[in-house]
Amino acid sequence: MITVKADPFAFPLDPDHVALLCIDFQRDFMEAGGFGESLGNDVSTLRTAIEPTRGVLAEFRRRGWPVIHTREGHRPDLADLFPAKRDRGNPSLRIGEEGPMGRLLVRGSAGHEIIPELAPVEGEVVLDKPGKGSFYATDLETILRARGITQLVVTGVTTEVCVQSTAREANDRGFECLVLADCTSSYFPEFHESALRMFSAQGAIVGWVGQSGQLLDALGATEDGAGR
Ligand code: TIU
Repeated sequence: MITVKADPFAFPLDPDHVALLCIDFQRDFMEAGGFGESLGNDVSTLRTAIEPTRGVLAEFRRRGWPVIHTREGHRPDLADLFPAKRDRGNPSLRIGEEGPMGRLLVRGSAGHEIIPELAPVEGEVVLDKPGKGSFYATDLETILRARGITQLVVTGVTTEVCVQSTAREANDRGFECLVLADCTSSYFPEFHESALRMFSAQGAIVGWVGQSGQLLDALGATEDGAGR
């Protein structure tokens, strides 16, 4: 067990049963011309999460620990897109419409891809999901249980939308989540802060909240640096 400083108390990281979850680091949310911008957001606010996540990703890869990437998006025929999601609000472009990076939030489009800075490598799971939560209408739980994973180090965007939904879904399924604050980001700084506080309040009611530096410090301090 590796002790990682976190809120509201130390996270007991189990090297044999932990995975890194990188949620929706897609061009559609992080780059101009994508879905996030079509909703009226300044997408540059999300970029703070990239470098810290790169550091954690590199350490998981170095140790050979499992990494799972998720992508929010829909089938090209939009058969899995609820009208309630498609028709919500008044975006400049709707899901499935043609934008500068192809069809918004559609699998196979350039905008649906994970940003190059955090792109998956061979052997890492890439999980497509139609909703906000990563467990809804996916085989994520099966994948985690098949590998004996019980803990998730959580990174991704946006904090109060897909990260929050996923952390809550994971918590209800008995997975322990360490959400890395600097590896998540939101279009709304106040929502980012509030969501993180909600996770760790009431004795980690949803999960633990830490910083990438605290995790990397803890991993650097261990003797077993060569992976498992
Ligand atoms: N709009 C927003 O903040 N997020 C999403 O629509 N999806 C994710 O968070 N991935």
